[in-house]
Amino acid sequence: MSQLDPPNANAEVSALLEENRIFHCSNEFKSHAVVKNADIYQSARENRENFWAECANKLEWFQKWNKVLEWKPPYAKWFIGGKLNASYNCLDRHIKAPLRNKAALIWEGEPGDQRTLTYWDLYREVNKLANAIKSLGVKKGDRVAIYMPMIPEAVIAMLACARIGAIHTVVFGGFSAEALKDRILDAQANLLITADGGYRRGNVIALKNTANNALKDCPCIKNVIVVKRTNTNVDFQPGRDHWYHEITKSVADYCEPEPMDSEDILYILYTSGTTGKPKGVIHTTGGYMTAVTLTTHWVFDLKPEDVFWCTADVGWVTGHSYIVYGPLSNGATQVIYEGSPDWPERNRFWKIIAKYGVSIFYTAPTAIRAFMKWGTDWPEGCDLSSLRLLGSVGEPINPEAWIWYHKYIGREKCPVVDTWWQTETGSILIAPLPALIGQKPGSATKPLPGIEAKILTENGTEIKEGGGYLALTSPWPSMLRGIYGDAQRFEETYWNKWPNGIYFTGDGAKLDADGYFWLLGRVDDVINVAGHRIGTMEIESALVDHPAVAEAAVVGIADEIKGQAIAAFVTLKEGNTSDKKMEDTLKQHVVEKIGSIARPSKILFTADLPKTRSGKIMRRLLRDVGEGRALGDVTTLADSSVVETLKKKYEKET
Ligand code: 7RM
Repeated sequence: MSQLDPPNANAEVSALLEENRIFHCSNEFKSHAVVKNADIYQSARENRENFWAECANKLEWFQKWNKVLEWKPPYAKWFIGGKLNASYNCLDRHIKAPLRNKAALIWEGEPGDQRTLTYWDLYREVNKLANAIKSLGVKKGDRVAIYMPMIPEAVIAMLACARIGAIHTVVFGGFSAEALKDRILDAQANLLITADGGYRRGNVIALKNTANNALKDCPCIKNVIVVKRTNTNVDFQPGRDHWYHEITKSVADYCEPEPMDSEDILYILYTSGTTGKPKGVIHTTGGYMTAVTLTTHWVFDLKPEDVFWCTADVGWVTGHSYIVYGPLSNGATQVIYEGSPDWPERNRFWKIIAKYGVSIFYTAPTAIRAFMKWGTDWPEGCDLSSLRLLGSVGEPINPEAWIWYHKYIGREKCPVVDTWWQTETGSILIAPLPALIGQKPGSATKPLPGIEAKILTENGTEIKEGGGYLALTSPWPSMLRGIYGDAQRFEETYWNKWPNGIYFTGDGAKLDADGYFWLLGRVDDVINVAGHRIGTMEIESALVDHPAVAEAAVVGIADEIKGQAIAAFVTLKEGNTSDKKMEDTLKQHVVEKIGSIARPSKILFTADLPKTRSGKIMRRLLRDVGEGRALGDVTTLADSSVVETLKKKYEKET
């Protein structure tokens, strides 16, 4: 957790923190809450399978399962024999009910354009796109890559795939051509759905042109569907490329939803790990839908009249679970916004909340810290009285940011749910049920009913109070089912640290005397920059890919707003000059290889990197240098002068 002084933490915020208060929801909130009875924790613990089976029953199944769970660690199957369709549960179920004409998506583009799609509208669009995709020969089990701005068609594309049983793999629109190519090739996708562009901070992000570059090396892609969003000129390859509005024009309005086995793959989503290559996390249908539907309902206390806004991008798991599958299967009304929070001014989010009467708002600590820095005038100038619950996700939230969020956005009336989970877990696992668990600022509180989490030492001993590794000690329905094409990596990354099917999260955490979990950040070579996961190895690979670079080491260093920032230590090959120009060139190179989220904020050139005698780079020391701290233990270094030189040099340059 960042130990830095919080930006703009005023005296009132500090005073509240001093109190060590536990924040309880109001009686009013409690009396209307979705979950009011704390017995649920106990009954779920006593019969976990039964608990999850009851949750699964809330979905509509074409055929009921005959066994809840088969657990052959690390391989789990949930709701065996059951058949269902995710798109059916998000749409067809509702259009047969009074929800038919309820707003599903209230979308606002960055330039200020708006569209509202009712459940019926969304159903129509999804059916048509599903038929269009089918007409291109895409079949159940095929992979479809989606590379989109935050427009309704991104959601439509995901649901259309789910409808026909095609496996979507959404690639965040901020990723580079190279990153897109790697993911398309790993998944062997045969269709790409994209747009000409999207808007961000007043600029057009030229998605189709980036995709064209990626596709030069992707022979597996046979067709491309392109949404016209920005009306910019794009290169079209006849035969391969199709406009969305044309290909969906002449197809039938209805597409039979494919009955999917509970364990059929719903999607693959790439996430960073400790190697240079991202992992394709696999999620299947029945268990995933069960858990995202339940957690959306319970954690956010979602009611039919709510207006829910999750500010994530669909390119991340938060968008998958808490924009698409969770809220839509619950029949929620949601706001989706395309652009940046500071465009055209720093009150854009607050204006959107006021305009649409948003009642549940779910965002990331990095955004909250930016809002703190921008000052309270922006939110105070807008009517935020529609808000009744706030959520946080993506990284540990520092207590100062929590208090600020509670006070200035929630006006001290809204419970704040800090939700811990991962791409791999599929759904929220540690978070308060807002009417039942008092909140301590900075703690994600307790595992949800049906979830078993523990703090373990390196050798697997349980810690009842204190710090260690966060582990999940029994299977849950939305757990990842594997890494696409790499069973060995799946086993090694998550399941081999301890025996007996205990999942290693990669996070450090501590447990306090009240049984509250405090997440402390990653303990592996993954860094979290502004809520985005990036592997240090990925950035190192991108750097050494440049002809001037001999060696590179990347570490995350504490950053006031982003939580962590990227610092790269680079050794150049002989004959290259370590100047500002080289620094910019290398930063740009990383952006081209991965995307702007991976741009190092600092590059430090060094003749040598500090290594142990066995040749391992001592990242801990690099972090000390990067954060300007006194040097830690250097006794295992092969040459301790290396790090001293580095430190002197760095102090001079920054
Ligand atoms: C949902 C998401 C997962 C990693 C995870 C943690 C960190 C996420 C919290 C958190 C503390 C939280 N998926 N993380 N939420 N840390 N408190 N509430 O972010 O796969 O992209 O990242 O993010 O380190 O392992 S993710």
